Amino acid sequence: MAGNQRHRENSRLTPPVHTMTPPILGERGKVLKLRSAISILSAAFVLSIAMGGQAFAASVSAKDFVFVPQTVTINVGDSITWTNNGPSSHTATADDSSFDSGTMNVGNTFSVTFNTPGTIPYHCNFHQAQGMVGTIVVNALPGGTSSGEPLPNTGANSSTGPFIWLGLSLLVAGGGILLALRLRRLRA
Ligand SMILES: [Cu+2]
Repeated sequence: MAGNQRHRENSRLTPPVHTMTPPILGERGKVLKLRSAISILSAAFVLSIAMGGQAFAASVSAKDFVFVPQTVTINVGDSITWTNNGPSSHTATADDSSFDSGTMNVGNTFSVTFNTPGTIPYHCNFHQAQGMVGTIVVNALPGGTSSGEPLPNTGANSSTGPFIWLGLSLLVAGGGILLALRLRRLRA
């Protein structure tokens, strides 16, 4: 009868239990392996976020009679170092008085670390009338928290930024390769 035939085919389709490890445990093992792969990638990601939040020092040159660059955008926890490249004396003075370098003679530097998000216009006390003004834009970090300890002012400038990002890219790429290798092993 046709009904009997269909019944036999159905029973043939039931999953065979001939493996040493029960199928359910095997699936769980795969899930665990996948989880550890994901956790490695997550760790790399979190680390990259942490490193991405690392403070760096931007540089502004005070010249006659302009700040270069005129607008500097940084993250909370970053610092800016002004250097008077002269020939005149200059100041870097916040319009809201939140910082003031005082008189910087040629070759002098002045550093400020910014721990509060916001836009801070500033000027040179001696040459504001000549248009010697600048703006600092301090962005909040993605997590909304301060990056903590600012870097000591070592005279480093923003040229260290690309190297940090290069390192981060390698880290994330490495995590991706690890994940790909593990996934391939899982499929095998
Ligand atoms: Cu000036």
